[in-house]
Amino acid sequence: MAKTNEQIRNILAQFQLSEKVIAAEPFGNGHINDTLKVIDEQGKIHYVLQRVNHQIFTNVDMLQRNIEIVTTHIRKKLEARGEADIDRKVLTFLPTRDGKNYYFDGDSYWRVSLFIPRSKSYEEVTPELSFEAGRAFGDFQTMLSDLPEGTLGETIPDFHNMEFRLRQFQEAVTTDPAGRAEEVKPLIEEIDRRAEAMCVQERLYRAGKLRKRVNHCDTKANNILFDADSDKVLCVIDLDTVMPGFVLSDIGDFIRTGANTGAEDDENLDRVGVNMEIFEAYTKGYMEKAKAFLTPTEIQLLPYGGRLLTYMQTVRFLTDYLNGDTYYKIHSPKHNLVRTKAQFKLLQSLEERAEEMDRFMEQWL
Ligand code: ADP
Ligand code: GN1
Ligand code: MG
Repeated sequence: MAKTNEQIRNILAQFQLSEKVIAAEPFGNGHINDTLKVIDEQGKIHYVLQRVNHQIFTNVDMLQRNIEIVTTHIRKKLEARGEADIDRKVLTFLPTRDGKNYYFDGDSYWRVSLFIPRSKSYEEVTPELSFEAGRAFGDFQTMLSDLPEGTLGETIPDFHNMEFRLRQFQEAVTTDPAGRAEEVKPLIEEIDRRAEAMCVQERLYRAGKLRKRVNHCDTKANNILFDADSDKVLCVIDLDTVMPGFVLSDIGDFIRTGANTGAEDDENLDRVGVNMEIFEAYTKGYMEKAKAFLTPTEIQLLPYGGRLLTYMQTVRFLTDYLNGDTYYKIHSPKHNLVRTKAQFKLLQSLEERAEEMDRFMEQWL
């Protein structure tokens, strides 16, 4: 439901803001929450206002508690390292007038963070930016690796559990609520054919050979803020899905987004493929920070992570298409199908380069 400027001003008035702001405009292109930049009379941005999608994040209290724990923990680490400019290196969320970390207006949940000035995010990245991004996500995981187990809740239970995602998919195929299963039969077969091979992490975990760690779980290229002048990473953003899970999530989603030569929803499948230079640059940056805590099993699995997260996204988009588009925001009637096809094409390209990627990992084994 769109809000008028007056309604937005009423929402903002609930927060402890120090700047006089007058309006909010759409920001970024997330698929789940609504993100707005909050401006003053001169058009200068001061804050970021977000409406949390509480159909998807059903426990907003837990979500906001997680984010507070994560940002406080990272801030302490940066202080201990003697870093300068810390307010641009970690997100700062503002309290409401009654001291809470979100506001519920009887209909939606809202939160406000400080806009990080002179920053930018990229939809498309170069190898140089990817190397920086790899270091940033590796460092992010490192900084959070000493949070005691059980500190963070699972904001979406089984979020990156492939077996769970396949069960949701099978249910959508069987119940076929939107009557679309016949149309996508060949894609369903392609997914089924790979199902067992894509649940390696869950099996290793049950066998006691893989542990859970705190991951970001949404390492899309556009979830990093770079300094607008130097192109050095400032900070990792979009913290809703930071939670315990399997380590491949944080390499996988960057390969899926950053190393794709096309768009996530490209209609022209000839454009979709894998950029090996970006895979290598991200992996190098990531390994520079993460090799200290990764086990040989995890290191060996990293290229599989790119395939896994691309497969998972194919399954999730197709599940949503079969369910009649109830989860992701769509911008055209067949958007989820277009996304599915583009992700599946990327998966095929990643499969073709799998051996080459495995060989690249040998330098760390
Ligand atoms: P979502 O992807 O869920 O909509 P994000 O938190 O990723 O939400 O924000 C969307 C975009 O807004 C980001 O890609 C980034 O460009 C910009 N952005 C978000 N938070 C900030 C911030 N605190 N400072 C500057 N830019 C931001
Ligand atoms: C969603 O909101 P956004 O665009 O950052 C989704 C991710 C998917 C991504 C696909 C909570 O992220 O898991 O990978 O879309 N977030 C949630 O682009 O489901
Ligand atoms: Mg985002």
